[in-house]
Amino acid sequence: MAPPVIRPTSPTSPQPSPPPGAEREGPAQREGEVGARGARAGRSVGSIILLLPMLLLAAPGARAHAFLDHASPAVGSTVRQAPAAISLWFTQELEPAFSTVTITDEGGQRVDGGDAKVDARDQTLLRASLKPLPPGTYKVTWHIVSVDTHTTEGTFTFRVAR
Ligand SMILES: [Cu+2]
Repeated sequence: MAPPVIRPTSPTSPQPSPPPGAEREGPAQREGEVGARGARAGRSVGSIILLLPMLLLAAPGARAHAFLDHASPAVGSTVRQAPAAISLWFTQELEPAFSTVTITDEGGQRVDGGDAKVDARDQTLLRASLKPLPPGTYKVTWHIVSVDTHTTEGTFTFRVAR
């Protein structure tokens, strides 16, 4: 059915010709089909082999770095009562000596108690007390080092309603 695949290279270079019987025999075509399936399977395996190093590279990063999991007050939330403290939970345990959070008001003034601390019992939890907060939007800036020594940082806001 399929014509013999002879790719033209240069007219002068002799093509390595397939064995004479290969194209004529019926069973050989079936073998060809099996061969094609085998080749497809081979390509899939090839893709997986190519993907594997990328997965191996990506996985430790995803696992190892500590990112903000959730916070109280929640990220982007509006609260009716001014919170007395802020709590941030991370996806990994933190290095207490190098992990901190600051909270500022709209004018850029610090409104946290300057006492940011990793919880002694839950080392994924970073807490700081807050001064009495009048209504407004507050910016939380965290900068942490996880136990794998990687640094991550981020900001979010929450609002105290009028
Ligand atoms: Cu990391």
